[in-house]
Amino acid sequence: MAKIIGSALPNIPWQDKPENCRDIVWRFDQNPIINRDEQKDSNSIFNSAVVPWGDGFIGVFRCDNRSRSMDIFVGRSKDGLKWEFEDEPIKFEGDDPEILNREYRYDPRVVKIEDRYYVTWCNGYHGPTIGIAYTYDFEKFVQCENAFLPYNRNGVLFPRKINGKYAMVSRPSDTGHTPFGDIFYSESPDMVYWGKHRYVMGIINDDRSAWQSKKIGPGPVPIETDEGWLLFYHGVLNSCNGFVYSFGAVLLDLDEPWKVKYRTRPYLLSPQKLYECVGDVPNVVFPCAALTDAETGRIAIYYGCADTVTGLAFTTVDDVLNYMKENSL
Ligand code: BMA
Repeated sequence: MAKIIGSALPNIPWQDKPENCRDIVWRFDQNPIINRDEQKDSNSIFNSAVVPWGDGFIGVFRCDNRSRSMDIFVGRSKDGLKWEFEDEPIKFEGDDPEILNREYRYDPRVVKIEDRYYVTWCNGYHGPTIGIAYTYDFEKFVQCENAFLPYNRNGVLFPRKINGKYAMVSRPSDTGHTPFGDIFYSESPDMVYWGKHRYVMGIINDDRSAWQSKKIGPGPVPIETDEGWLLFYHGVLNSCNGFVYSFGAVLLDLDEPWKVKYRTRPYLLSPQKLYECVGDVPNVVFPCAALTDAETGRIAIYYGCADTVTGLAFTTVDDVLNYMKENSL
């Protein structure tokens, strides 16, 4: 029995695995939980991040609006299923107007580290890079320095310092739709200067695991278990109809998280339901957040569907770790 290191979350959104279901990660039967038009001006709500908050949940959501401008918004929920969104995007404060200047913002992740919540996102600064901000209350947000030079996407912080340093996995990219992409690890003493970059893993460009043959990128904040960091990540196949985004999982060493212990050869979830296959960008499942209950080992994964709506899927730490061990690359 593997153990999640963390807090109990008795009110985690949950549905038991349906009988005769052969999936390791199974979908909520009322997906999508968030429709495209639930925010005042939204064209789509997807690739978003949630955390526990008081007796409910809070999150930062990617809402593209009807000008197709990409920005991030606070949302609140009692049960993690039904969400209410602010009308206006997050306004960031900070000392340097150069950093506060907004080009675009998308694909947020949220994590509590020590006394505050950090938000990371894909931040336009002469091309995509990783924006970082912190908040105590989801009302005032202070923007820090961008973590890296452009071009980079999918900056995902670990939920605690590792060997005394803040830690992040990310995916260097290009200015466009990036026909490549491996995952790297970086550390920082102060959330300003990032370095000691280490290669974590790359694509599998052959028949063993073709769902991740074009590019990969980290998804939700890594989950600490007694056996290692459990990281869900997306992988892309370049089909004759364009990119197909699925997701799998990797277990990283606790003290040296650039070392891979197990990595799923088959995907855990791929676009198969109509709301995952049809939308503004067809055939995309893109996880950006996971809630965990250390007591039961339950995991609830929030994922963007077809760059249009938001879905929820479930697994347990035992289901996923056992599967990874038996089906590892
Ligand atoms: C990636 C990002 C994601 C998006 C995906 C599929 O490059 O832009 O936001 O979900 O492509 O379009």
